[in-house]
Amino acid sequence: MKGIFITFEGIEGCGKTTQAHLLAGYLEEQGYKVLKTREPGGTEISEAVREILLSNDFVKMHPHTEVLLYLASRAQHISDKIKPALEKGMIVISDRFSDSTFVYQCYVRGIDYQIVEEMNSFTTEGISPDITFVLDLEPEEGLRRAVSRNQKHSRKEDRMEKESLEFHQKVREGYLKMAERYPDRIHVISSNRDKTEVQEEIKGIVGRILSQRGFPG
Ligand code: T5A
Repeated sequence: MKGIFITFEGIEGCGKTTQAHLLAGYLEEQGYKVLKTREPGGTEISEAVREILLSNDFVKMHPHTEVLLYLASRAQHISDKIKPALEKGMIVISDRFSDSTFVYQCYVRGIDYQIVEEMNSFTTEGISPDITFVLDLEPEEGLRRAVSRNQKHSRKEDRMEKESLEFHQKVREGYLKMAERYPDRIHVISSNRDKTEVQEEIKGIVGRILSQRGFPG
């Protein structure tokens, strides 16, 4: 693929959306062609699947149904948006991607990693991120930020946000383990500070990697 694929990961409310938006704006200012997108979602069909996944009407969803829906949303997202943009040489920035599935569905829900890895590689047609940022934060603070943001927009907590504190602590632990497993790709960034400081660190890493790769080539 000619493009560069950057993903943002972490617990609820850790600042992924904020940082993905800031990075996209910065790169566009530098003259890069950028696609900013999110998971679950990013296409009409994937956004419809997102509604089901996050709806409080479906608290009894079986973990197998859950993982298959996240993958279904991703399959459409890859074929309609991510793959075409990477083929055109764009920088794709996604707010969550496959690492969310490995952490939430495998590490936390307990679904077999190898089975999911195989299904995921079928889903993504082998596309994986070049750079991943895990925004690390105490779950108590992440949930506090998410709840206060929801209140500001008159939104209720969704099905995943309503999970226990223990669940969110395990999510954080899962991300730190993923980062140990893929140290070259995954950068753990402390989100427990001002968003501008977080942004500066991210811009520095992306700038360095783009120039190391001579991008655009
Ligand atoms: N999921 C997803 C799976 O289980 N498997 C999968 O395969 C995939 C793809 C998605 C849910 O689906 C799960 C994971 C999730 O549970 P979502 O609505 O997309 O749900 O939720 P999140 O991705 O968790 O996103 P949130 O919108 O809740 O949080 P963000 O994007 O991390 O945080 P953000 O940027 O919206 O910030 C939250 C608030 O904090 C402020 C912001 O202004 C905002 O008000 N903020 C800061 N405040 C202080 N200091 C900072 N540094 C701040 N940065 C941001």
